[in-house]
Amino acid sequence: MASDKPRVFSGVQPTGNLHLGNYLGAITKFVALQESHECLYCVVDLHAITVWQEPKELEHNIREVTAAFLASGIDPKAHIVFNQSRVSGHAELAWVFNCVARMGWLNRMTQFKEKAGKHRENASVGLFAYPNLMAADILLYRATHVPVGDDQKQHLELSRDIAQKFNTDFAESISSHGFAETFFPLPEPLITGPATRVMSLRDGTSKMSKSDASDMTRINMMDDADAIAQKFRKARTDPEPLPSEVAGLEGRPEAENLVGIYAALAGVSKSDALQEFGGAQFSAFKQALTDVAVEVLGPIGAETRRLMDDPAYIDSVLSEGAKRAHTIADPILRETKQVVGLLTD
Ligand code: AQP
Repeated sequence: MASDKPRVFSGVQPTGNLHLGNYLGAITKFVALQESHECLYCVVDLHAITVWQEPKELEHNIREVTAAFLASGIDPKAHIVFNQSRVSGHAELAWVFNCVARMGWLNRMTQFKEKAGKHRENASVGLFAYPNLMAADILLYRATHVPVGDDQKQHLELSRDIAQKFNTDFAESISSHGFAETFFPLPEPLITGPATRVMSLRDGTSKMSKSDASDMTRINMMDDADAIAQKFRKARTDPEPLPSEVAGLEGRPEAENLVGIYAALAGVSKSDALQEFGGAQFSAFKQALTDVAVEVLGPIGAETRRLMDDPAYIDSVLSEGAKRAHTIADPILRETKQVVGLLTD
């Protein structure tokens, strides 16, 4: 798929409970970029196993994320959809980056601290090295743009640091092989719109997350209309009516979160949403929120379920996608090995 368009890479972990945060923070952006970019969208199964996954559930979840991609409007013929473990270059390049990145850099990663919590000594080595694999995911394709939610910003910065250090450490070898000085591009995060960090429905200060023990904290992409209505009805709010200007959301994290979700789903700005609902009680606003969420997520959930009834089709999409991903990745990996001084065919 030779193309002059800028190349995008992004991924979603098949760890179950795909939610509205994943959809608004990432998947909607994936869909929108298809016109203007050459896109690789990856089900990042190697990232998923940095924490324990039941093997049967993992298989199911890999197919479900793929189905959700397609149901949301990603075109696997025009672009590349595949699962990460099918292209071994991700793991190979990650090893090279394990040797480029510094312990101090990884020690600063807030996501590792949050996920490992008090049990740091018991966390997998993979969880600690996760950002190096993420850098490899992107740079294996020399992708220049990476649509992600706000929580991934720090990891993207690390990917840039790794690319930069590789280019500098190996500058002489890169030049002696006649490769471009910027051997790896410094990838740019694309973090835009009113819902780059969707928060828990029960606590406006913590991120909506797949791994939250309470299902009431998140709207799952597969929730039906009743579940969506119930979760928004029970979503935490404050006693004040909605303000009519964005500045009035300051210090009201739950209100800000719900307004952001509404704006993103309705395709308007937060300011437009508040022009419509400023002065309204949450009960009325929550009804509008439910309506728009059901309108957007209902058909996606139904199509995901339909696709899940045909696992052979999903597997064929992933297998075909991986073949095409290989054609981009293999020469870049070979060049990388040459630059490092590893003998290749
Ligand atoms: N709450 C969120 N708001 C906006 N974007 C989000 N993303 C995740 N949560 C939110 C974005 O979704 C993409 C895929 O995320 P991931 O599957 O790699 O997992 P994650 O970032 O670790 O997200 P989760 O769902 O919260 O999982 P757990 O509970 O395991 O931590 C990414 O682009 C991410 O930014």
